[in-house]
Amino acid sequence: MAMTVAQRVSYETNGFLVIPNALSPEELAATREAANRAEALWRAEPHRRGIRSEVLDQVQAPIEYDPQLLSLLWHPTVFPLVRDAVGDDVMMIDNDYFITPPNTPRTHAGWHHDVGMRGVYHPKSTMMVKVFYLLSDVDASSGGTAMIPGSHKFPMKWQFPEVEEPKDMPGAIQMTGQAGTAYLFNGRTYHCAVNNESPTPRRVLIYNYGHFWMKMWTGYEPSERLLAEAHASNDPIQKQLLGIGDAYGTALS
Ligand SMILES: O=C(O)CCC(=O)C(=O)O
Repeated sequence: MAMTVAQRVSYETNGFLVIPNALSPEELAATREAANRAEALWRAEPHRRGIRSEVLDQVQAPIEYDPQLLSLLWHPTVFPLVRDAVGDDVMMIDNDYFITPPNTPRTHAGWHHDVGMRGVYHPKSTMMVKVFYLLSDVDASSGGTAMIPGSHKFPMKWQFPEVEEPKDMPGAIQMTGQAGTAYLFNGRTYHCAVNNESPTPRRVLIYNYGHFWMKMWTGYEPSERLLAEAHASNDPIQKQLLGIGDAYGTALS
């Protein structure tokens, strides 16, 4: 088990877990440089996938841009926690680099769950776990994620109130932290992005994980190049996270 008892209690109780200093100063510097290179390429070539809007710049599938951004998928401190939460049949579902522009007029993501599959009673199963790596310092005004602690255990039919202003959701707390912080959460934890009221962009890398038998989100299937590299690496974790293996029964040992 990778999670300490304290981490497990926090994760099970709240539906999320904060990992302060998940990236060392050197890793943070290298990741920021890689993210900057990816962003520059994405801005220069408008055919590249992602959202370009006044509330969000989304560099879709950053793992395709740089080995540093790819390797965060199996980060030595964070991935074992993900594996502990999802299980040995863990696989990548999607990945993004989100840049929330300064002074957004509204949120880019209202309150929602990530997992809405029919036929599975999600509150009792961990279907997806998402990891956020903060590349910029995030405080309450920076457009970060807000969550409702414990909401991953609410029954499927529970309806949260509708709020115009994300911060008005009863019971919501904000995920703040310094660059280099990571947090992960169960995909059933109710969450949103608050407006960025600050004069600086919020920068965050997002890696979403599910089970090997699930489908990756369309548009996030690894390229032939990444698949060939994973095959060549012969690394079971890299291969499995990128979806190489039999649909049923594939799991890390
Ligand atoms: O940008 C955020 O903090 C929230 C993003 C989000 O809602 C999601 O990844 O599902």
